[in-house]
Amino acid sequence: MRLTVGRGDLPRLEVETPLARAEVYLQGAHVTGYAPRDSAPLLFLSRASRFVAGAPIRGGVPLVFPWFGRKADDATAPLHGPARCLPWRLGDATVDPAGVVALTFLLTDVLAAEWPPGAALRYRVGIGSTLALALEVENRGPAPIRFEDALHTYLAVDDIERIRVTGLEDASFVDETEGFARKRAGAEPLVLRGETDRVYDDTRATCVVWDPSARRRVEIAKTGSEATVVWNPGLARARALPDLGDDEWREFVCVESGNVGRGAVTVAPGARHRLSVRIQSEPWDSA
Ligand code: TA6
Repeated sequence: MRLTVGRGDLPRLEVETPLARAEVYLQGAHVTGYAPRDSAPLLFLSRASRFVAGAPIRGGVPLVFPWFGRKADDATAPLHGPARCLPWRLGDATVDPAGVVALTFLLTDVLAAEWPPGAALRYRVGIGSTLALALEVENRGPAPIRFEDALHTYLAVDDIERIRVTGLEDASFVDETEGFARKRAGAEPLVLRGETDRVYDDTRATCVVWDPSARRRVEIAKTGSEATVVWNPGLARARALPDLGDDEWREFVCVESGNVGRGAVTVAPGARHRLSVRIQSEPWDSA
């Protein structure tokens, strides 16, 4: 593991082991790259992403906390909360006997007005033949805290229009592209056609992204999460995003695990909440 000066002069950890390679920026404890050995990258990172202190990175795994999307009572607050843009501390770095590198990042004593008082964050990134992520929120304050959280994973795909996502069949969701209408998914796998922005707010299911042209399937398994968000901006919205190349929308799907909307989490003083996600890929041939 090496601490290096990354893009935009931001500090970055680079990990390369017999099992995998990965990179993590301390800003936002943001995993920007992960690939198991002999595999193409599992995470998408935009070629147009900004790497600027205090600005979001487009791709990888942005950490969403303490609110998802727009803050309910303040339209000017940063989208998805400030945790993804704050500098985190590296608390610990270990290698287990199987060769899995575990990095622990800490974000504590944040005094911003919009921060849940006493919320201390601990984020464990396990880099092995799978990518294991766990965000723990401890309430060190005197009163209960309430928040939303998510691991906004950008998964690399070969062609968004050819993939299928399974795991969300028959689930209820809020469709942000149609005025937040509540709908129910059909029995068939999800096919993304154009802009897609769905909050499935009552599901603990494992999802699988089936990618025929990449000849692999990517599994996203989670615990401590009641919601899964599926997002792709499609052509028109992508063109309006300055930190995303015009055709890059084809190259990713966000399948995000978290607790949002009516699933927001309340944590009592002295208690913790843990959200974890494991991402792994396997060769798969559609033929
Ligand atoms: O998770 C889906 C979403 O909330 C979309 O509505 C879209 O805005 C996306 O996240 C990306 O948000 P960002 O603030 O990173 O541009």
